[in-house]
Amino acid sequence: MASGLGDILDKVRKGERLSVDDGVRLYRNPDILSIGYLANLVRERMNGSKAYFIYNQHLNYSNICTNLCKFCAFGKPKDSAQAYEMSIAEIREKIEARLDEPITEIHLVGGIHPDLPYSYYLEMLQAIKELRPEVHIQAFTCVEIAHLAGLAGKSVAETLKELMAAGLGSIPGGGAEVFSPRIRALTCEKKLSGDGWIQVAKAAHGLGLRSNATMLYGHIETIEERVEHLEMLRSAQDETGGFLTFIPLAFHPKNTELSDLSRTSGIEDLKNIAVARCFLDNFPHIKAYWVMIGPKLAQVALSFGADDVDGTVKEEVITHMAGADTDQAMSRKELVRMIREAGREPVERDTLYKVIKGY
Ligand code: V47
Repeated sequence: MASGLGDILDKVRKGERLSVDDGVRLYRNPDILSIGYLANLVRERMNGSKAYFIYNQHLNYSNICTNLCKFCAFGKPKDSAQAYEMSIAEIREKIEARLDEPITEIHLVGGIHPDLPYSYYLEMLQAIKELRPEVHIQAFTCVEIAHLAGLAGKSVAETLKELMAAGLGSIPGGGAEVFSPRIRALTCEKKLSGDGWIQVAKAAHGLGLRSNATMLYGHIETIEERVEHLEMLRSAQDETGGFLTFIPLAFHPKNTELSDLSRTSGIEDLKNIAVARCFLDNFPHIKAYWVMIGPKLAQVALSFGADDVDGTVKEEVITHMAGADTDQAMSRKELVRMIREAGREPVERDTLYKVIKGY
C-alpha cells in the first residue's frame, strides 16, 4: 500500500488490534482513499454490504440547560427568550401527531434543566409508553442520567432501574464530546467528566441496557485527544460489550461561542468515520449521521467504514440551531434510495439492530 500504511493494512487484514500510535498515524495521513480502503475491509467483514436505517422520531423536550457548553447552540439559560420546555401534555401531543406512522424508536434528549423534578422524566417515559407501547425509547444521554440520579438522590444503577421500569429502552450516545479533561475544561467545564460519562455507560451495560457513543470533532481538540477518546471507548467496550454504535459528530459552529471556527470538511468527516471503523474493532456499528454531514456525504461514508445512516429523524433541533443546512427529516423512500445508489443493501432495523425489513 502506498502512503506508508502497509503495516496497518497487515494488521487490518489479520484482524489485529490497532495501537494508539496507529490511530494517530491514520489521522495524520493525507491518503484518504487508502484509509477508506482499510475501513471498508473492516466494515464489510463486520456488516457485509448492509446499510442500516431506522424509522425514528426525535423529540428534544427542553433546551434549558445549566451547562451552557461553548460548542452548543441548543442549550439556553432559563431566562433566555429562546428557552423552551414541553409539558407532559405537549409531549403527548407530539407523539399523538405521528401515531399513524410506523415509528419504532423515539429519541429523547434535552438539556440539564435547573428545576424540572425527577418525576417529570418518569412521567415523560410513561406517557410515551401509554400512547405507543410497542415503541423503543432511546433517551437521556449519560450526562442527563447522572443529573437524574442526583435529582432522585439514588445511585446511577437504582435510577436507571426506575427509568427502565417507566419505559427506558436504551441510551443515546450524546454528551461524550471529547473525554480529555483539557477539552472539557476549555469547552464544557460544568459537564459530567469523561470518566463520569464512561461510568454511567458501564452502569447501564451492567443492567443489560445498550447504549451508543459519540465524539464531537472539528473544534479545538488535537488528533491525540481524539484517539485517546476512542481508546477509552474501546477499553470500556472490552469490559462490557454494551455499546452498539459509534457516531462521530461533526462540529457546527454557527450560533455557538466557537463561531469563529470553520465547519469541518468532507475529508475530515470521512476520516473520522474511517479511523473509528479501523480503531473501534469491538463496536458492531459505525453511524454516518446524515443530519450532520449531509445525505450526499453519508452515501460516500458507506464505503469509508459506516454501515448505518440513522433514520427519518424529523424535527432535529441540536444541529439545526448550530447552522446545519440539511433537511429536518428524510422519508423511508429517500433513505432506501440514498443507500441503494451508494451500492449498499438497505436494511430497516429497530434500535437493537433487529431486521425489520430488507429492500
Ligand atoms: O451531545 C452539540 C452534539 C450531541 C453541537 O446515539 C453538536 O444514535 C455538532 O448525541 N455541532 C447530541 N454537534 C446528539 C447526539 C446523537 C445524535 C444522533 C444520534 C445519536 C445516537 C446521538 O450533539 C451532543 C453534542 O455532542 N452537539 N452541539 C454542534 N454545535
